[in-house]
Amino acid sequence: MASSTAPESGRAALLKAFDDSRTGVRGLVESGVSTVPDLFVHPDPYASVPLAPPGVSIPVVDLSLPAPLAAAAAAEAARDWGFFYLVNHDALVPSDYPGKALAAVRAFHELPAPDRAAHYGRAMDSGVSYFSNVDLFRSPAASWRDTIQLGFGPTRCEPERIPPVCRSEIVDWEAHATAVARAMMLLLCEGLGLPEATLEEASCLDGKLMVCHYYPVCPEPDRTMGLVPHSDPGVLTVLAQDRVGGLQVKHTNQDGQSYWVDAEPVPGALVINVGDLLQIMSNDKYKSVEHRVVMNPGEEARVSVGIFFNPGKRGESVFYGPLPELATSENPPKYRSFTMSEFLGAFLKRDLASKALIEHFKL
Ligand SMILES: O=C(O)CCC(=O)C(=O)O
Repeated sequence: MASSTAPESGRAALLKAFDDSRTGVRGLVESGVSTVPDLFVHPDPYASVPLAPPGVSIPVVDLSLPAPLAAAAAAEAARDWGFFYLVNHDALVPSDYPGKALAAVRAFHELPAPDRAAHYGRAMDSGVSYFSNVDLFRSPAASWRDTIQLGFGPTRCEPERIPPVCRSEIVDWEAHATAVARAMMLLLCEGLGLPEATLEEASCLDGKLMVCHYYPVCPEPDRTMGLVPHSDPGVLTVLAQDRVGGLQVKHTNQDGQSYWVDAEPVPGALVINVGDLLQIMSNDKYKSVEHRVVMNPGEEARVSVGIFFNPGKRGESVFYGPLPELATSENPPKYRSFTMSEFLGAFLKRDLASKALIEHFKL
């Protein structure tokens, strides 16, 4: 992972000053920065892995297909790519969503600076926070991104703490995205030959964290990143993105070659991806893959809204690990079991770019 070019001595003070401004990266842009400040510089951010050859694209799962075919397509995509576009989900999502939620999130991030600053803070006591870079004080280089983060489970945020300009749209989208996640969990269980409610019964729909990202226009898009390469820690992610683009997924083909594939915005499609916990529960049948957000060189800020679904049951006597049906004598468990507090504790100690979370639990 890249390291910042800001000298270490002044870096802590610069980070604090940036955070104290309470207006995020959007605030830097509003103040007229014409270069990327050192704190945000990722040396050689796009060097390591090549881009995919033309014509390579993440798979599509069509919900209008008969359920067994849709389940087979979802399972194949989750196994080979860890990511897919979901299309024809109109039985679950009204036609004006997720567009309304994306527009409302944009409206919040484009409020005048003092109105945004009133919401700024990292504490999640009320279940709602607005900040720039969740790992600002842990990562070697900050990214060009601001976020509203909302907890919807197992404890539900206080709705009155959601900024009014996007409140009803965010609450509505959480319900629609949960319907999508339920349908995906059923298909993914079916694709593993498990009873279809297995993940839901393991409370995997009950822990929910929503992130409403805003990637401002950037004066030097080649010197920073919107989001560093990472995999999602939870079970499943449902992501809505606007038409700007920038999300890329790392894919390794059958010849062992890895490249970044653009997850270009597809009208009417949601992006679904497998998280680390589902890779573990499926005993590596499904995989959680790295993805990142590159800066777009255009004149339009990008907005995306992701919801991470996790187990809601978090007691010290509740353990997660490979599902017993998938860990047999022919296919022994590849991971040990753990409680959610151990899992989340291990996640929170790392910066986002770390790939070590899944390794931590490997047998
Ligand atoms: O903004 C995006 O497209 C991706 C967001 C993401 O990967 C995340 O929040 O973990």
